Amino acid sequence: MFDQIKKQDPALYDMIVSECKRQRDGIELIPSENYVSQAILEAQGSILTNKYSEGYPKKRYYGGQDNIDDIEQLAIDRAKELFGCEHVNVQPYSGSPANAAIYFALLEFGDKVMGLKLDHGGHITHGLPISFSGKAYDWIPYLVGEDGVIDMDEVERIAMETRPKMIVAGFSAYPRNLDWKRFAEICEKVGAISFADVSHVGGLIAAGVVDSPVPYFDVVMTTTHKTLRGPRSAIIMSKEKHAKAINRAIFPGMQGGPHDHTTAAKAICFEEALRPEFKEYGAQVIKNAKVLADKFNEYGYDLVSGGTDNHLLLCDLTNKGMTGQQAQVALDRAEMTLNKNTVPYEKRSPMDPSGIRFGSPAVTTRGFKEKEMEQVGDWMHQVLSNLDDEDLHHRIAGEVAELCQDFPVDGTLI
Ligand code: DSN
Repeated sequence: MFDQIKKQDPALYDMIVSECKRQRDGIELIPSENYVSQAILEAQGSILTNKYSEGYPKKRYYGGQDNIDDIEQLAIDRAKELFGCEHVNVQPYSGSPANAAIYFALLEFGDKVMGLKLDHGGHITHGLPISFSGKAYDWIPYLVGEDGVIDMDEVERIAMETRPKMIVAGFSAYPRNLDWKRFAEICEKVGAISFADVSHVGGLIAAGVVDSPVPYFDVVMTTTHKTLRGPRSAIIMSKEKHAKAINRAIFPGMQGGPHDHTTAAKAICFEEALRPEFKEYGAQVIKNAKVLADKFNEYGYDLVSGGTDNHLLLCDLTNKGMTGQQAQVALDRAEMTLNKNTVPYEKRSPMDPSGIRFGSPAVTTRGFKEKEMEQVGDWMHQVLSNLDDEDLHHRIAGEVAELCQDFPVDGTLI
């Protein structure tokens, strides 16, 4: 693999090979990451990257679009079949630009928008003051309660009081299911546009193991590279009445030519997600996350909301006398990768927060089941209860690599 890069650019080759080994021999617990199939890797590495195709199928600016039109239409048709949406735009480069386009399509600058606060599980594009979203719109945050769960009565109260133009339902660090129907009812009641950012659970929705907001919401955005296990990208689904505004906001509003190699990889991703085995994967993702939650509860960790309904867990390490950063560094040494994370009502800084966020999508893709997840939970606890014992961390890294040998990952067989 990578024969030409090896010849042409040995320094870069070594870096890629190193990363292949890291992904192959370590346990990936960052809940927004996954392992894509060989077919998706091939599409992304294909000559489709050479083409410019501003516009939409049959309505392009440049010539030579017959094949690209077919590819984009295939991705559109498969996305519609998978999610049951009225309209889909498959061109967004990734989640943040997709969200920017949605706001640009449906809001005026300065409009009021409600979103889950970042340290309560939201996302930077849901109104963080230093992000473009926070600067361009007037955000009214809603929070989780002391129990770590969103109180929908409180969401309704805030919405009634402030009358936002849009309510964003979605998260990047919230371990519970959202009540889509209730969100949509509140939007209806206050006349707000309903927007669901399902970036994290898009794959679980496609698998049918988490409820879908598509029937209820005006707009739904998902990234395609998290639980959905496709290329690094996003799609925007909407009711037909918003189709024109969304399409115009993506091009020419926010983006230039779509990334056709990625569109092709998305078409493959949607076909893979339509297969029966994807449902099994989705169900196993949740089972595996629940095994980790049980282990962490057994060992006395403070899980935000007490557990999980989806693929992710958020753990406040304050009661264990360590920070998220310390935990991340120690677990990195043991080749178990997760991310430090703020927790609701955070008292520390975002760069050195109190918690960690981790989850099960990538390990489920490589074939881990309950037995392996119990082992992962035990290893994590051994590391976290011996934070300064570097020899132990390295010893565990060896055991981790041994287990990983039985669970190969596409694209890393160098
Ligand atoms: N960085 C992504 C995540 O890890 O959730 C969100 O953009």
